[in-house]
Amino acid sequence: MKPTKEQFEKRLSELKKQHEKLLAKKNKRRKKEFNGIYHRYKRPVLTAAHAPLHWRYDFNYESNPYLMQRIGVNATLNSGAIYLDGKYLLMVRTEGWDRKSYFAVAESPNGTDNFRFWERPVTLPETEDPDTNVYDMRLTQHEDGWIYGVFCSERKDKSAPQGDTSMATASGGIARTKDLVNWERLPDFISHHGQQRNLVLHPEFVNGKYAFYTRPQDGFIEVGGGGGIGWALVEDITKAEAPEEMIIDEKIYHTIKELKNGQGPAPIKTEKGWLHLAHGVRGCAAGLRYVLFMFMTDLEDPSKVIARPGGYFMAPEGDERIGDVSNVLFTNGWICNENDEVFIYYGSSDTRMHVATTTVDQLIDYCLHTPEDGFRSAASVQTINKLIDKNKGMY
Ligand code: M1P
Repeated sequence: MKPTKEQFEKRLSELKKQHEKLLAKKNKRRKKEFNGIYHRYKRPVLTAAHAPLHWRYDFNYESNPYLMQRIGVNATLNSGAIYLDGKYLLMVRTEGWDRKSYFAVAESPNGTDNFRFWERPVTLPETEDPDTNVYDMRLTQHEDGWIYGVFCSERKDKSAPQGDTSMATASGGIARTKDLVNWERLPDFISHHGQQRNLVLHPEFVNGKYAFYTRPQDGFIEVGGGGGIGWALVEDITKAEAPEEMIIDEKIYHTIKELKNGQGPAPIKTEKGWLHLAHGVRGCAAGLRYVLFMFMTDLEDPSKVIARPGGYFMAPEGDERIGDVSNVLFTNGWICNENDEVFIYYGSSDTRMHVATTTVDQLIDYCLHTPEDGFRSAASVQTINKLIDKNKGMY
């Protein structure tokens, strides 16, 4: 039987109460798991359930007497991040039940909980060749005064044979804003090395040019001969074109980045160099495994790697391991606040968003003092033996 107006109102009020309870939940550090490098937190900072009710439900009894969810959110994942006016803002990749992703800003007063979406998702202008799907926006506050959003624009591959409904192309989309509400769309990044999914803008000019971290790839999924994280200088960002992409961090056999790697958010500037967070992918019987790793580049020349801590910085753990695309950690957003505290935002298994906190000092120490990958089992044993010798008499 159709619910009465009274029953409808009661259910709606309960729905709003439960939603508010979820949004207001405090998040605490997982103290017991501290590894000296960062703290994970007990709860995800954002899940699909955090999406505003007014995006999903028609609140009108006449048109929605059963209070059905009319529009669904499937996941809140890989988010860009920016610190503006003391607020921690995430540019959330929000994915609907229809598989389309769009961007939406969620704001927190402290960076670890109470994230609330702004009233509407971002209305991103399209180019003449409309995107089928947009995702993984990196936010960069550039010294030219604009905030840039650089993201993946996916379209059906026009060269796909008839009947092939999965062939796609990935390009680097670029848009800019001053307030995260009104956006100017610029032409897509032109790469002369095939497809481009993992584009990130460096926050400063380098030799008077815009500098991008790129990832040249042969196909939509496979990077093929693409080789790693690239570096490209661009004269004019309103017509961004990179004839050259120099590989600065390569994919390497039998490492956590054997299949591919990609720059995460824009790097953080420190007195010792630029801190970089990235993701590395390897294949195994269970499919692809995505983990996070770090490296550091030279202050004057951000294309020159000065520290390569070996192995992963963070890998999927516990509940993080399970989701729409399991065994994935991915990051495209972090924030360094005025106290040099660092908030690392990462998506787990293409489903939800988490935070881990640390400091600039800890990350520099991690990068400069974690042993490099020796690329052989024997080298790993040598590295452990060195530490054992150093610890003699202390264990
Ligand atoms: O599904 C895992 C990830 O796959 C892509 O990353 P990459 O291009 O490095 O393989 C992206 O679609 C990313 O959003 C996703 O998390």
